[in-house]
Amino acid sequence: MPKPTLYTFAKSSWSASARIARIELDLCDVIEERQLDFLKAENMSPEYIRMTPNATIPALSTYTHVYRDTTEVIDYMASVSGVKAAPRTRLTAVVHHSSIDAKFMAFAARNEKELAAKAALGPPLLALTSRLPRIRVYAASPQAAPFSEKYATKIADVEQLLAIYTFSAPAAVMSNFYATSQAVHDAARVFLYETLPGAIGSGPFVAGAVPGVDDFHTATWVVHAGFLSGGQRTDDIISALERRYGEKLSEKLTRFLRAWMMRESFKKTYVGGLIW
Ligand SMILES: N[C@@H](CCC(=O)N[C@@H](CS)C(=O)NCC(=O)O)C(=O)O
Repeated sequence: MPKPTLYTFAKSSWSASARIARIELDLCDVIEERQLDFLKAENMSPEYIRMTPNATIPALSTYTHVYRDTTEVIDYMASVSGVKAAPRTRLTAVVHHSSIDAKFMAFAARNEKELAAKAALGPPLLALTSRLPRIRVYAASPQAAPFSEKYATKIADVEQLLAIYTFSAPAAVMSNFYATSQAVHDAARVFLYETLPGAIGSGPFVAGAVPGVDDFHTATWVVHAGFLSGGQRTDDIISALERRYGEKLSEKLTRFLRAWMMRESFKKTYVGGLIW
């Protein structure tokens, strides 16, 4: 039996959680990593959808079972690791909740000015323009037939985001997008300033002196939020978040981030830069 395979993309924020966990849980020799090219929409290939119908990364296949999202993947890793990591609490579900959806945050913009600035940045628009033609090619292949609904929904979603990013969507769609972005921004603020610091006890990690499962999920969400706030490197994250949210981060969250920045797993995962 081949080794279990972890499917990731180096620039994906949730993949970062699984990649950090793989290192922290000492599973690098036990679990292979296979990188997909997200910009080529490889997560939308019919083979990948057949394996994991969510078509998201990370996913992990043991060849007898497929773990289909970050929570399942990391729970599996913790269950097979000899390293003790405190199990997840409700916090993991909170950080994955749609109200602070990391993927939506990558595109979110609260008004015309923010949208124009984000569109000029490159990455969000590039992700849409580079992926759409690839998704269409996959959708037209005979192997895609069983998943036609999945492709139709995905293509419609990407087309709508492209219309928003080129200011050509109907006014009602634009205002709904701005309103959702504002709501996500507000919810993210609550998570950063109340929920996460409130979950950290003596620290520096949620689980205490060493990271637990909640820590693998929350650290990467904060890094992602920091990057989307204008941080360029991991050590910029704190100041970028403070600029965007207009308030100093709590002592607990600052210690949490600084403790993460010292860890080899964190350094290795973000060696290629931050992740949107
Ligand atoms: N709920 C999923 C979310 C994972 C997710 O959204 N991953 C992104 C990359 S960070 C993805 O695969 N997106 C697929 C797409 O947009 O086509 C999880 O926890 O694993």
